[in-house]
Amino acid sequence: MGVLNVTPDSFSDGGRWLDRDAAVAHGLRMVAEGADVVDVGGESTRPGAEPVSLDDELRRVLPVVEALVASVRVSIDTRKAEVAQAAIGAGATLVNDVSASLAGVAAAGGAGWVAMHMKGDPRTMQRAPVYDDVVAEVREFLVERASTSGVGEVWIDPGIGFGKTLEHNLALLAHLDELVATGYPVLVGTSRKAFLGRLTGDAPADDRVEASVATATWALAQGASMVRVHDVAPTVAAARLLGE
Ligand code: PMM
Repeated sequence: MGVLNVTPDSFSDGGRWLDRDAAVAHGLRMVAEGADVVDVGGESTRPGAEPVSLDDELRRVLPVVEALVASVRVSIDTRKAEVAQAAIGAGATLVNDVSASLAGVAAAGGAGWVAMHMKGDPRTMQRAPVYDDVVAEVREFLVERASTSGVGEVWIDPGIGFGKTLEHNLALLAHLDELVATGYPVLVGTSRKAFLGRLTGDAPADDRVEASVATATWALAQGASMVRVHDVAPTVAAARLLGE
């Protein structure tokens, strides 16, 4: 799954693809590099990000979704039911839902649904999150949402970096097999995230490609069915080495 953030403020690619034509060209480039899905988002969910209005989000994502659906499976990365619905109307077939609350919209539109775990919301989620057992808590939350969703195609995602410390992220990656064992296909997004910067001497987001590919490869080797990445070409090369 290639990431296409049509936003001014995403942490690693904010502002780069705000222009429609540039966004579409980047989406097609990721398809040429081997992406099976392009994930279009119009609201940054980086820690501390401010919410975006419905009109702004629709204006950003819809033209891009419309332009890409003929070439690739498109997912819509949103927390708003109206945006998910409109994107499905424009041809998106997967709702990538970091709020894990839009199952009804996906079901009604005949789309698949990704339920991601997040503690709190993007404005507050990195303020000292606490868990008794992060792996069990995330797994139980996701299984509960997935099993009651009423959606035919459900993916679960531990939400790396969403209300999690470095230690929480590493525990979730180390025990990814416990999510895989639930039987739901697992999606994992580590790409360029802050915890990788912390592990690599405070490398800026653009310099986290190797760490992103290494963790994506780890996730696939543990049984994840899809990884959400900015750097499609090197990730596909690594995945092919695993026989994925
Ligand atoms: N991470 C981001 C945004 N959307 N969706 C899913 N399913 N999983 C993730 O880990 C995830 C996501 C934040 O990264 P970005 O700002 O680079 O898009």
